[in-house]
Amino acid sequence: MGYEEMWRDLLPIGRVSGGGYRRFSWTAADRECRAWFTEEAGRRGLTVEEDRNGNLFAWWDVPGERRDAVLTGSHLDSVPDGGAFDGPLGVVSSLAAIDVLRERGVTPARPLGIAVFAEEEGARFGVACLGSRLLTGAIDPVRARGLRDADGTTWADAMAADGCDPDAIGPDPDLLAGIGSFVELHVEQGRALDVPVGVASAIWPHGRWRFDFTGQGNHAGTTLLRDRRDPMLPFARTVLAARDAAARHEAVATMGKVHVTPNGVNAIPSLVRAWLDTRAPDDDAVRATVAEIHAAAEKAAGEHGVEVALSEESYTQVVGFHAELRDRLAMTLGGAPVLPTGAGHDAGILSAHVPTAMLFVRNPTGVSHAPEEHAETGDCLTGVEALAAVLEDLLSP
Ligand code: HGY
Ligand code: MN
Ligand code: MN
Ligand code: MN
Repeated sequence: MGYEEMWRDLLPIGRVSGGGYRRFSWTAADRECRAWFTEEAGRRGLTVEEDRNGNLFAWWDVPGERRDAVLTGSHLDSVPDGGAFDGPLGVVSSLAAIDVLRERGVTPARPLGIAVFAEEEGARFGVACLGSRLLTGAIDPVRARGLRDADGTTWADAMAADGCDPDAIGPDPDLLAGIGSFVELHVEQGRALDVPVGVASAIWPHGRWRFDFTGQGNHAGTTLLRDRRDPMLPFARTVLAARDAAARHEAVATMGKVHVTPNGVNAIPSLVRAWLDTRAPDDDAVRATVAEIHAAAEKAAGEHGVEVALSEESYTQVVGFHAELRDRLAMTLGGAPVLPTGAGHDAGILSAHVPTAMLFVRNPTGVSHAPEEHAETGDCLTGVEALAAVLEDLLSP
């Protein structure tokens, strides 16, 4: 079952009308994705294990203990109505790269693992890279257990419903200690590549903040304008302020998720809860952008008798990938372009603990986190060959 057959089998799982994906952690679509991965890994004689945090690992072991392993892989979960490639391309390519290594008769000098990290998008429980953050101790397990989805279900409940023990979640230093390097292949998510494959230099610093605008619920027909404390108005000002502040600091800022309570046409809401995603090439630009947006929110809230509260939900410092590994990959690939990304990845979390690098595969649409996300099969196959070459180099004695 080569790359194209695997891709064909995975494609329908979790796809919704309009062509996007809703593969959210611990849902039926997630279970189908995990079953697909387990079957493909088993077909290759790999040892499949689920760690204490819900991450899957498929191992091509060598005699002796599992140490100095080369890890590849990515994630299978998606953002709401996301594209087909973000995450799955790295997982399918990892399995296909093992086929290439075996066709070449490669005998690994050290174990090779494929990871499928849980809740990379944070689409259901709000914190991105939750599985890799738990593995590395980058998030408090108590906080993680209590993260809630839109229906109020906690990460702990969702895990338990899937037969996992939420009390066991947390750092796994023994697992981490066995990993010598991590290489994640991922679809490029902007317009940055004009050749099939590139190598990542860095991940921009990025974070997620939650705004709560609290006003007074009221009747839309009988409440005069002067008597209103409508949280929608400072929220609206804040959305526009995010765009202006980001432009001033060469950053990007997005209000991408909004809960209006109550959400009725003839009732002024009492609460508007909105999340801000801000990223920039450097920390200072992110912090300055968020500070300006917060100031604008407070000013607008004050003008409308509305309270505003801001909380930082997650923040990832700039990730500069392992220079020696980065250069080794670029050299193995005959001088592939090296480029930064504004997208977060599990590789960004692992890089604080393990020499880590990323490969990007060209996305001609330049669109991601949407159904139009795309990579040509030819480029994907080039990506598999590139990953196989990099893995063969890292697996050599
Ligand atoms: O949000 C991101 O950048 C990534 O897709 N999780
Ligand atoms: Mn993504
Ligand atoms: Mn991704
Ligand atoms: Mn009424």
